[in-house]
Amino acid sequence: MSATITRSVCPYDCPDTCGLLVEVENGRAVRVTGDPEHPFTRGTLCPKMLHYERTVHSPERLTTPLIRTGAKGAGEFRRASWEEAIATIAARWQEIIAAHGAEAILPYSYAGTMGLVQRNSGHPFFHRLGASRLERTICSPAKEAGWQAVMGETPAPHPDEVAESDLVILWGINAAATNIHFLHGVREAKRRGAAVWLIDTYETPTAKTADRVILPRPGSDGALALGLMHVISREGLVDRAFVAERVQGFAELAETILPDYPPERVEALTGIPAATVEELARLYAKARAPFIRLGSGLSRYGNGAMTIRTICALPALVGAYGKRGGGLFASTSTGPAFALKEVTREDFQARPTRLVNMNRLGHALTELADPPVMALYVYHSNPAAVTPDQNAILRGLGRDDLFTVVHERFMTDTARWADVVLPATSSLETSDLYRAYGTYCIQRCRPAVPPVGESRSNWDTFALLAEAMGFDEPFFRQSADELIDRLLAIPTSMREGIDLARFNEGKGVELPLPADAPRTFRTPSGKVEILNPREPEPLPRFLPAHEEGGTLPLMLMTAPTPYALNASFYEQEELREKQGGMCLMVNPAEAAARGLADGQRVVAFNVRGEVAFILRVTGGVPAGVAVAEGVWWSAHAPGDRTVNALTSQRLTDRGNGSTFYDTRIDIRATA
Ligand SMILES: Nc1nc2c(c(=O)[nH]1)N[C@H]1C(S)=C(S)[C@@H](COP(=O)(O)OP(=O)(O)OC[C@H]3O[C@@H](n4cnc5c(=O)[nH]c(N)nc54)[C@H](O)[C@@H]3O)O[C@H]1N2
Ligand SMILES: Nc1nc2c(c(=O)[nH]1)N[C@H]1C(S)=C(S)[C@@H](COP(=O)(O)OP(=O)(O)OC[C@H]3O[C@@H](n4cnc5c(=O)[nH]c(N)nc54)[C@H](O)[C@@H]3O)O[C@H]1N2
Ligand code: SF4
Ligand SMILES: [Mo]
Repeated sequence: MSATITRSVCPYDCPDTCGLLVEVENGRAVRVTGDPEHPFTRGTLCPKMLHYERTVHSPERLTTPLIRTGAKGAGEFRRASWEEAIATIAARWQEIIAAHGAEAILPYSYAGTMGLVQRNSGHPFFHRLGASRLERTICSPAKEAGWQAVMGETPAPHPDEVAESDLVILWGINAAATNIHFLHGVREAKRRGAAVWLIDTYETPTAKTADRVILPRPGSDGALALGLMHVISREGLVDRAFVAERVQGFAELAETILPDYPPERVEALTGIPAATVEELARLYAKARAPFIRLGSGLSRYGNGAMTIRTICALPALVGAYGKRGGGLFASTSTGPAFALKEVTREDFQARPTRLVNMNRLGHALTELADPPVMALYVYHSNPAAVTPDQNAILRGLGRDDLFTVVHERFMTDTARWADVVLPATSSLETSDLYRAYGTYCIQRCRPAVPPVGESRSNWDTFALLAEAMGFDEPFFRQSADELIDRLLAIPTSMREGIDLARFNEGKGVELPLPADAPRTFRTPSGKVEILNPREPEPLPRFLPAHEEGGTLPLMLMTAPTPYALNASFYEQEELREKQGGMCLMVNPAEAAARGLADGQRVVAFNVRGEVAFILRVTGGVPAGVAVAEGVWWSAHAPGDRTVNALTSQRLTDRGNGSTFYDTRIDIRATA
């Protein structure tokens, strides 16, 4: 039988949101390639998605519901029908609601799929149920808070504008792993003569794209930005006209804050030589249109929001925010393209219920009272792997009186602890609507292949649960496609003027951003707000990070790998092999000081836990830093714990975000 080709969208939590071409034979995806007609994908995929068919048709896919037969966490289950599984869940929930109230039920989800309908399909159900609400702040709310403090609702420039820049700074972003299609524009800028600087904590794979790499001490970038502004101000390199007309609070910053950050002090705080601070400051100020692509890593610290805010002030001094090809790209805000409230249905709540921070799941499961969490429903997330303080979470999941349901594609670290496991479809088996956070593209997709085994989508599963719980709203009886049609029938100003014909063919299309939009500042004052009177601290300044772990000698970078996405893709053996196992990278001096050698098994430890790694000794990581790329499944780890057994539940300064990178550890040889 000949193959047919269906368009689809990469569902993962990646800024690129690629368009896919899926070749299907006999109901199976046999090949997945990048859509050459997609404006950002341009026909190429990242290494993770080159063989998406191996994920979709993996022999490890869950194909039926499962009910626990062994001890909690033992991974012993029997097969069950959907009828039995749903009836079991509904009966246990009714008991729990009668005894403790519906707030004793906690949903837990994040970004296994980014499709608007499948991702959010639990919201109406749990709102109607009156369950506790989850504060979904694991990723980068501090980054948003920092950007908003300075730039308000100003949209990001089109990512391809970077090609028109003459100085590109990749700041805290490992774009070669996490945003590869953005590098297309960076390479184009380079071809036209631009210089590219990378500011990270170790030499990531992105270092190859950069002309210069500088590695500040983790958590110290705020001081670096203040040092750059000090030099620009001191040397009279400020764009006076731009600042006078379009910036609020530069004079206050220059008078009260900048004098404290001469390059010598910045060197002491960041480890970056004073001469390099001066060199970059001059280069930045003299560039025609300097462009900063800001990652999220540096926001996952106790001082994360303030760090981002400080960096966001920098382009204002030289007028870069007013120039095409210049400014700062943090992420695109494409949310208003669709009436998302028609999916999330906050109006189904009788009253706003308690909010539980997802980063503090360990605390929620082990310490929360009034009512305690008695039931956990996990869907498209893997908290036993991705959420900080793994040991606290595992203690919680091990509670005999906790009823845990996990809706998953694979037997993940979390699913292993479930009482009931429900098999989930992959994105190729469902309909959805996508928007991006690294581009202005939107796209609709329909199933390319039938559901694998008895797997069901998030949307269809909540429909079953709604029926079992006796919810009679017609909302729960519509199909995902009906809901998508409804969303598309509601016009929004952001979608005005899209190429509807292409969109209706299932192709990725761009929201038409007015060319001057990023240069019209949507803040209360209409200016770039270096001084923001609505913030507890009206001016940016340097705040120290938490550095959880006290005096331990190494800052732990919980960084992304090019061969996985958070804890996704570990079902593909070839991708695990490309990572070379679950490694911890350190500088030769750190290894030598401890008598450790490359390739050896070591234990990383702090007050929260101990994790076995394979040691990689490399000059690409500076002294004082250790790097653990990837969020491994314990099944493929050297020991029984993975990286987040070392990270902390403490939150960021603003936005209640995670502080993954803000942890100290030490390492020793395994006994
Ligand atoms: N291949 C791959 N792609 C991914 C992901 C993945 O895991 N793998 N994850 C996806 C998700 S959910 C997200 S949110 C994005 C994240 O995409 P990125 O923003 O690129 O990734 P982050 O983990 O946020 O961190 C980026 C870089 O910040 C660096 N960093 C950490 N602390 C500091 C610091 O104090 N200063 C500086 N200058 N740099 C610092 C880290 O070393 C890392 O290289 O990527 C998405 N895409
Ligand atoms: N150490 C460390 N920890 C991290 C990070 C890090 O860089 N380092 N990154 C952090 C960040 S930025 C984020 S955003 C979080 C991400 O946290 P998560 O969103 O939990 O990330 P994933 O590992 O992608 O897990 C998603 C799960 O969803 C499942 N899934 C996929 N599609 C579907 C579906 O349609 N339905 C259902 N029911 N399941 C589905 C997948 O099989 C997968 O196991 O992790 C955070 N944790
Ligand atoms: S993970 Fe990112 S780069 Fe890779 S295919 Fe998906 S959207 Fe594109
Ligand atoms: Mo994320």
